[in-house]
This record gives sequence, C-alpha cells and structure tokens, in this order.
Amino acid sequence: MSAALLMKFITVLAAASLLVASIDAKTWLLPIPQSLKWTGSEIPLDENFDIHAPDNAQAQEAANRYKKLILKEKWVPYQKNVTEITPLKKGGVLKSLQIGIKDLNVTLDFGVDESYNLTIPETGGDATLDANTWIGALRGLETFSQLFVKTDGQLVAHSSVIQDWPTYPHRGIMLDTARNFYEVESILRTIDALAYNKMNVLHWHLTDSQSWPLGLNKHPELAEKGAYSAEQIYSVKDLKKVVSYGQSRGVRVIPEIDMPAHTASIAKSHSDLVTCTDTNWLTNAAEPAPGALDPTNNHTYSLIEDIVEELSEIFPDSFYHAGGDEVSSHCWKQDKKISKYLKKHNMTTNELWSQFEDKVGTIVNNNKKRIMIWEDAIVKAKADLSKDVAVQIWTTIPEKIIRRGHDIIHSSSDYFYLDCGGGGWVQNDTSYVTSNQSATAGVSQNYGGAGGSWCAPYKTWQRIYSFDMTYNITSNPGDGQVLGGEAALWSEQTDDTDLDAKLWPRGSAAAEIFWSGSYDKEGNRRSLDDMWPRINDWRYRLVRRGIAAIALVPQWCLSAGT
Ligand code: CP6
Repeated sequence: MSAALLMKFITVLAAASLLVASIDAKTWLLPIPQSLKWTGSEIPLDENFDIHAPDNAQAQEAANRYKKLILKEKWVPYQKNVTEITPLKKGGVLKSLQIGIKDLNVTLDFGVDESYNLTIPETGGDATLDANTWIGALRGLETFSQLFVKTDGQLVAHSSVIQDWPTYPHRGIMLDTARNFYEVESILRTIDALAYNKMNVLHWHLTDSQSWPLGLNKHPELAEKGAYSAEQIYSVKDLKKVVSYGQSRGVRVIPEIDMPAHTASIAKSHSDLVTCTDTNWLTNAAEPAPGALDPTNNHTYSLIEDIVEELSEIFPDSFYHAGGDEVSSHCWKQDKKISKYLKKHNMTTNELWSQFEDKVGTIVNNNKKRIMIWEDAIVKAKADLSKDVAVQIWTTIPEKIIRRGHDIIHSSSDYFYLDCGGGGWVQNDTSYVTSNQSATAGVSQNYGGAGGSWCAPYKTWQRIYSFDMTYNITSNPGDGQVLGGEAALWSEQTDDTDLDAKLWPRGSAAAEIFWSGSYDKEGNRRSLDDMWPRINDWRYRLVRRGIAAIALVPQWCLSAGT
C-alpha cells in the first residue's frame, strides 16, 4: 500500500468513527436527558405491544395516551440521523414497556420528584421505566415516545439507557389572557405542548387593565363588567377543567391576579376601589388606563380576600401569583384621597406599595398558599418582604434578589419575552425607532400596552437558549435559590390564531435549559450546534402532534443540504 493510499484509508476510518461518535449530538430527544447512552439497536414494535402501568390513575391514563401517540406516530426524522450514520443492529421486537412507581400516592406540586430511569434493551423484549412518582413516570413516557421514529414505513425504537431528572423544579410558560382572550381549547393544547417539553407550570396571567375574563362565583360583577364580552369569560367550570387537564399531564396551573397596578378593568364594577383609570396614560404608565387599586381603602382588601379565597379553592397548587409589577407612584399621588392619606401618615408611595404587598402576602398565606410576585416591589419600592416570597425576575440582576434571601424564577425580558414581533401595533408605526422611549413617546393613544418595539428585538430560539441560568449566582447558605424559569407571552399582539407560533418551538429552547440546565455534564455551556438539529426535528414532531410550531429554516437545510 502506498503512503498516500494508507493516509486515505486512515482518514476514511477516522471519519467513520467520528460519525459514529457524533451519534449523541444527532439524537432528537428534547430536552436532552441528563444521562443518555445509546446501545445501538433499532427495534420494531411487536404487533401486541403494550404499556403496563401500576395502580395509579394518572400513570394509567398517561400510558394509554402515549400508546396511542406512539402508534400513530408518522414522524420521519429530517436530519441525516442515527439510522444513516450508524450501522444499527436489528434487535428483535419491543414487546412491552413495564412501568414501576415507588410511591403511588404523590400529589403534583412544587418540588415533586420527577426523575426516572428508562431502558430499551438492545435485544428488544421488555423496556423498563422506573420512577419514584407518577410524575416521573410521565416524564419517562414522554422520553420513551421520543425514541420512536418511522423509518421505511416502520415504527422503530432506539435502544438506550437513560437516567434523567430536572435541573430546576419550576419550568413554565406564562400566558396573558387579558390583553386578548384565548379559547379554553387553546389553553388545553398549550398544556399538552408543555408536557411534551417536560415543562410543569402554566402561569396564567388571568387579568389586567384591558379586560377581566375571570368569572368568579363570589364576584360575578367583575367579569360581567370587565370582560370583553359575555363569551370571553372563563367560568369556574372552565378553570377547573384547565386545572384537571394540567393535573393529569403533570402541569401545575398557577393563577395570577395582577395588583395593585394593571387593574383598570376592576374599576368597571368597583370604581370606588380603583384610581388612575384615565386615558392620559402616557404620564402614568406604559399602557392605557393603568389602573391602581386604592390601598388605603379597607374594602379593597375585602375584595382581595374574596378573590384569593375562591381561587385557592379552584387552583390546588401551593403557589399563588399576586402580580405586583409596574406601580406608578404618579397614580397614587394624583388621587386626592390617597395623597391625603400619605401626608397624614407621613408615608411615601414606596412605603404604601410595600405595605400593600405585605398585606396581600398575609391574605395569600392565610389561604395556605405561598406567594409569588414580580420583582418590582423589591427592586423599585425597596420593599423588605418576607423571605418566603418567591420573586419572578424580568429586568433585574438575579443575584440582588437571591442575596436578600428570596427564591427566584428567571423571566428576563431580554431572553424570555416571546410577545414582540407582529404587525403594526400603533397608528403611527414608529417601530423602526431603536430607542424604546422615543418610540413610545411618538405613538398615538391607540397603543394597547407593551409589545412592539418595547420588547424588540424578537427573541430567537438561539437567544433564549443562550441564557445562563447560573449567571452571576453563587448561592451561599441563607441565600435564595433559583427555582427555575418561565418564558412569558404577553398578548397585546397575540390570540388563538398565532398562539402556537409565538410559543413553539422557541419555548422548547427555554424548556431545555430549564430541564437540562445551561451546562452539560462536563461543565460546558450547551451549544447551539448540538441543539440545532434537535430543535428542528422536534419542531416537525410537534407539528405532527397537532402543535402549530413554526418552521425555523427551509426544509432543504435539514434533508437535502447536508
Ligand atoms: N403587562 C404586565 C405587561 C408587562 C408587564 N406586566 C410588560 C412590560 C414590559 C415588556 C413586556 C411586558 N405587558 N402586567 C411586566 C411584568 Cl417589554
């Protein structure tokens, strides 16, 4: 053999082994499991394939759902993938999946054990899924379903050994149903998509200044007067349906009633409790009729007590979100009664705001819930709140809040705000103006709230994926913890028609860093190169499952280009 030929031979060998080695990077699992070993077989389903779940209602229902999902799986991977680059063994047939659950009586809530071990033997036969709880079993079933693809018209699973657990316990999407209304059906479909992505929280921003679609038994007048129409109200029955749909899919539903600001819609039925409902909003807040509850009126707290009490019965989760963002001091100062109160008690608006959050916190705790609020009261009002308050961050440096002893949830608007983008959002479209302020100042009063150039640029999946969940955080004993994150969809420019497009697959980039963490086992930041083929393939699988996730690239890039 000549030296040149030998070199060529070695190069080919090296290239071949490189291809086999790259098998991990080419897998389509999303989020990527914590520990994943391919054992190299491709296993068709036995015609009598079945999933055996132990005596637990949620696990059995999930087993049925996933069996159906797998059997009607039509998805063919678009990437040049495992089947093409690896000489796969044919490994018999897959007869069953046997699920084992250690503790059958566990309630879905914050911090529940979601870990699982999943093995698809390389010789086929019986696959096993072991979890401590039914919620872990659900996460494992999702991974199991993602191991199937259709190749040459046949459904095959890939043999593997997987150990998996979430890096962060709180992984969610926030949905604003007040700027625009969503049908219950859209919310249920979103819960399905959350579960597909191993997300476990739907943070439901139910109300805001523009509408109050929340139909409560104790206070029906709020929705009767505050909803966009009688058809655009979530009844208690609807709320319970969403909660139970989430329950059976391992998705906690956390309600948010934003207060004291963002409450102009309450004035429609309780004008005596709300100030700042004028339309001279440019001086007050970045939305028309900001609305601010009157914290000096005892009736305000009676109303809040009623709302929290009824919602606590409907939503079983241990968290309750009380909003608390974007209070405009101007709103309280321009109100004669409130300004008189401030003078009399020698109080600042910040002190009034802090006091309000303390009182709401007590009401929430009295209903056996833990309170979660936006960062604003701490960052802007410098409120010294109970350490138990969980803080959702959208503008500030997380470390500041952690050091004060609060647990945090990441929702940086620079990374996780999914709302911006979309058509003309103002009459005089100045969205090409790069400065937020000048764009806002230039618009007419037709502006419907945040959105538009406020949140520009559009957050790509790459930007979302590049968020470091540990950035600037070195937790010491006594500090708060990072509970997880939420991608937020404010709905000024979104409704049923484009919900899926705004959420997916970008939400999947968030889902992966929430579940798998921003770093891999070796301590390296996760790479876009590794995510790229997976998020593209995942997008097609979501579409096959009825989620209208948007295309990220021309299909040519996936199937013909490489
Ligand atoms: N509505 C409410 C909003 C926003 C917030 N709260 C918001 C602010 C700035 C941007 C996007 C959304 N529309 N109730 C802030 C938490 Cl850029």
